[in-house]
Order: sequence, then C-alpha cells, then structure tokens
Amino acid sequence: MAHRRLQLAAVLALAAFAVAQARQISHLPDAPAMCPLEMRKNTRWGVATASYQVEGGWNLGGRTPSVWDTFSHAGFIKNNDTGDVACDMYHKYPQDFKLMRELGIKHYRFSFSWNRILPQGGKGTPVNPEGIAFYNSLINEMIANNIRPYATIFHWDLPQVLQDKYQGLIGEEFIADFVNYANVLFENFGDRIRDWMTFNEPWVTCVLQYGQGVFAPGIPMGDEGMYKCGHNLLRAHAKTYQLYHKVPQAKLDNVTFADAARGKVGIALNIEYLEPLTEAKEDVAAANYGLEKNLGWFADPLFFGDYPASLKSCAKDVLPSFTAEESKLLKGSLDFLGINFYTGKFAKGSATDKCSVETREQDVNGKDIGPLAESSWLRVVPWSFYKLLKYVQSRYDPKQIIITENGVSAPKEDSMSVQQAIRDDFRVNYYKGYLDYLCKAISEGVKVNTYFAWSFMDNFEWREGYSQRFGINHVDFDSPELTRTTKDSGKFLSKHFFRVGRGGGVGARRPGGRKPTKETPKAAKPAKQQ
Ligand code: GBH
Repeated sequence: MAHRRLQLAAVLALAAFAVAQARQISHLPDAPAMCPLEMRKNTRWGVATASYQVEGGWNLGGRTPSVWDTFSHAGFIKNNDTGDVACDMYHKYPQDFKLMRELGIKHYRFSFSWNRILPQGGKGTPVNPEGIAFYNSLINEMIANNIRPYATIFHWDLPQVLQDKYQGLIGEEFIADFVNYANVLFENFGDRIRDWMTFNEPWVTCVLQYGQGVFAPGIPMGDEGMYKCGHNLLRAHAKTYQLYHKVPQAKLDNVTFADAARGKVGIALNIEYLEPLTEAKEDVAAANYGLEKNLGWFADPLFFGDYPASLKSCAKDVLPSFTAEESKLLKGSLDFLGINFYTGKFAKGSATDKCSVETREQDVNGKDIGPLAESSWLRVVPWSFYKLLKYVQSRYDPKQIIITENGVSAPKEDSMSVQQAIRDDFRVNYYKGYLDYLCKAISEGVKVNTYFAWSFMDNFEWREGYSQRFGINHVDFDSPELTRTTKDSGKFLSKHFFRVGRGGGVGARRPGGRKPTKETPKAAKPAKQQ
C-alpha cells in the first residue's frame, strides 16, 4: 500500500511538472508567418560559439596564451573579466552536447584554439597531442549526439608567440603559419568535419584588432596596418582553400582533403546593412560604398579576384594590390559564403566627398531605426536582414550562403535573476522578426540553407566580458557549476526550428575519410544476429 501511494505521488508530481512545463512554453509565439513548415524542414538550424568565449582551461593541457589571454590579464576587459574559465566547456562539453540534443540541435559551429593545437604557433613547431586529444573527444562527443560539426579555424585568438614574433596578421609570415595550422586541422579532424570557415569576421580582426587596436592585441596600426592585415588574411584564406581542394594527400590515397570528406571551405564575414538615410543620390551612394568598403573589401576578392574599384580609389595610398597570380587564386576561393548578421543602420553621404559614409541610428524625423539591445552597436532591425540578403545574392550570386551568426544581447539581462533572465521576450521577438525576414529572402531565391543562432549560451563577450549576454541558454556565472538554463528564446527556436529542421548528415563521409579504390574489397556483410 505504501508502495502504491508512493507511485501515485510520483505520477502526480510528474503530471504537475508536465503542466508547469507546458505553462512555461505556452506563451511562446507561433512560428514566424513567412516561415512555412516545409521551409523550416528543409533548412539546417544550429547554434554557434567560439573557443576563447566558451572554453576556459586557458593554461591546461599544454595550451599557451593567445593575444586575448594577454589582453584580458592586462585588465583591458570590463569588470576585469577574463576567459580563463569562461563557460568551462573544456570540461563541460558532454553535458552541453546533451543539452543541445535535448533542444533538437543538430548543427554546431565552434572554433579551434590555435595555441591549444600548436603552442608555439608556427610552421615546423610541434603539434600538441593533448590539444588534439581534447578536440578529438569534443568532436566525437558531438557526433555521438548526432550533431554535425562546423569549424572556424580562426576566431580572433592568435597565439601570443606569433604576435610577438612578427606582429601577427601584419607579418607576411602569417600566411605560411596559418596554412600550416589549417593543414594540421585538416589532417587530424578532416575525416569528421566537412564544413570549414577559415576566418571569423576579417573586418573585426583587421579594423578592431589591428587598425584601431581596441581589441587584442591592442596595438593600433592605423589604416595601413588594417589593410595589410586584410591583404595577408585574404591570401592566407586563398592558400588554405587551394590546399584543401587541390593538393593530393598521400595519406588519403592521393585524393584531396575536399574529395576525401566531400567537404567545403568558406569564410564568415560580418556586415551591418546600410539603408540610405534619404533618397538623395549622395545617401544612396554612401550606403552602397559603405557595403563595398566593409563587405566588398573581403567578398569582392573572394568572388571576383580584386578589391572593389570604389575602395581602391578611396584607400589608394594604403591599399595593397594583388599580383595576377594571387588574384587568380582568390577568385572563387569559397564553397559557401558565411554571413554574421546582427543589425542595420542608416547611411548619410556627402555631396563633395564620395568616400565619406556617416552612419546613423535615427531617420530624418529622429525616429530610432529599431529598439536598442544591451550592446551599444546593436538595434533590432528585422527588415535590414532581408535587404542585406537580397544585396548579397544579387551582387555575388553565391552558390550557398550560411548565416554563421545571428543574435542579440537583451537589455539589462546581466543584472537579472536567473528566473527573470530566462523570460527573454526581447530575444524571442528578435529571432521571430529576423527569421521571418530570412524566410522571406529564402522564398525569393536567396540561397541560405544553413543558419546558426549566436549563441548557444551566454559567454565571454570580448571587451564587455560577461556583462552582455547573447545566449539562448543562460549561464549562471556566479554558481560553481556554471549552471546552464534554457531561456524562452531557446525554447522558441527549439520548437519551431531546431526540432523540425534538417538533420546533420553526420557520418555521411566515406569510411575512414578515404575514397574507395578498385582494389578495396567490398566490406563483408555483418553476420545476422540470431
Ligand atoms: C560577433 O561579432 C562575433 O563573431 C562574436 O564573437 C560575438 O560574440 C558576437 O558577434 C556578439 O558581439 O562599436 O565600432 O566597436 C559581431 C559583429 C562587429 C559587432 C563589430 C560589434 C563593434 C563595433 N561585431 N562591432 S564598434
């Protein structure tokens, strides 16, 4: 009898829990109107992070410092935060992949820490076996949870040794060292990873890390350094693409990395959409030049083999030029275009200076372009996503576009209790609006087939430390366990996108990553279990 009563109590408790759960999610909005179920089913929906922002384990397993360790230890981050522990994904990845699986997430974009793989950074220096072992476990755990890995090779965390040696991306030697590092990744992980992004946001690296020096390593190099950085980065990208697609690998029966894995190499470019402030032709020209100067700087060489004519003319004293051979190597050196998209602004031009672009967040009547997020640069402007995508499709006609990041920091979230923070209507509305316009663009032929929300969880937001939260899962940085709690935005995306979206295609590569040869006997059928 006591047993029965216990059972009954358990059933009642479960029912109450289920009702509470249902109540929690019942106020979630419907799927965006322009995203029919069929389209949501046919698209891949995932989440993104980056090594320095989530990993932690900064001095574990043979890892040396990156420029961000040095920069944060020197006290340049808000509240003196550092990425020493971050979300401690270094230890907690099994539970994180379990959570992803529970949310129906089948696609995960992450980045490698260069200094964990190659503690001395450069070509000819030893590969760190502990670093390789860590990423092997991480990737295997991902795949065991049916999550497809998408890898960023460089997400701003340069090994400090390479900064010290030749000023990092400013030095010509960067190119060979980057290609060597990429080669190590392809050799070790290329059998399981089919989607590679060489660089995350070259604009940020070259403008904020090197040009202005407001991001690590924090040494301002001016416009000349900024364009030198871009030039080295683009050539390193093209050589990496070449390595992946054109160089037969002895260890892979003389096929290329690309053929062995049926893999792809792209890049993740950030861009804020610019809408002309008025119909005046200088405003229209300024919006156009702004897009060429910020996106075309990288996208034009990759698609067309050269910088935009407008940039060549406006930056003629500081912009290097490509040799015919480099230009040929660059042209078409991407299998997909990754776009990190967050916001849009108005652009105002000058009747006398075609190189001037002033950006504004209010229209001519003083009305805000959209509500302000916690980040000062980020306003909610859903329609700007649609306009940017249409612009990209018409200017570049990419075979495939991946939205490599999209997300928002909710106002004041950091000062809220966990219970308050997970009721993130602001973020739910952001995703609902942006995804609506993404779907509209897809329905009009824009070739986006994969989308990543930024971010899987709250993390180290660069100079802002942990004060700006972009997660669809909350991280309690005050709790010793760094507890993760799913926000309403996570539930919203899970319900309408992650769960219904296309699967990962995990394990679709050839066995052992090798192309079958004529000599390879067909594998014998396993004997049937009686
Ligand atoms: C992404 O950058 C990053 O890839 C990611 O690591 C980051 O966590 C996420 O966004 C959220 O920020 O006021 O002139 O300094 C987004 C694009 C471009 C946004 C540069 C901030 C700074 C403008 N970033 N921008 S400025």
